[in-house]
Amino acid sequence: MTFLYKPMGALALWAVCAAAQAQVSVENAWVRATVPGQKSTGAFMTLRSASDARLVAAQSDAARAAEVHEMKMEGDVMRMREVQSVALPAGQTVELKPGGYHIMLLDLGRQIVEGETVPLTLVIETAGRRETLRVQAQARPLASAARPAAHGHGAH
Ligand SMILES: [Cu+2]
Repeated sequence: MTFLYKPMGALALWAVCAAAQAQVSVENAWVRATVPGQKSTGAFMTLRSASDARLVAAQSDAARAAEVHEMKMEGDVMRMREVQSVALPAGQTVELKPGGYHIMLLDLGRQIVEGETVPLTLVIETAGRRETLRVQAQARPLASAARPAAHGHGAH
């Protein structure tokens, strides 16, 4: 009598990515919720990298484009502009926050509702090598640290 063993070919091999990682940790990621029809919003978080790295780009399923922005006072007007990257020096905590660096989500495909989770992909560059990092950002109310006049995006 022969025993027929079930073929195991379908057994999934879960590939573990062993590539060198910048080991960037992300905490407190959040996105400012929007009102219907609003086309852009900001994403914020606290980043910490084990080795010198840079945040060079971001993406989100919720937006057709995302840019890394810096906001700062010019005279008495708060302005923001796109930056090439945000430095993540080894071991230091870098905050993306209202009034400073942030990820601008542009051309939103839908409203971002308070309480929902918005997936973001960060592109981190370390020693010339890029890797992506998935982040789940929580949508928080418009009122969080609001600086309403500061986020005009007419120029985009
Ligand atoms: Cu911005």
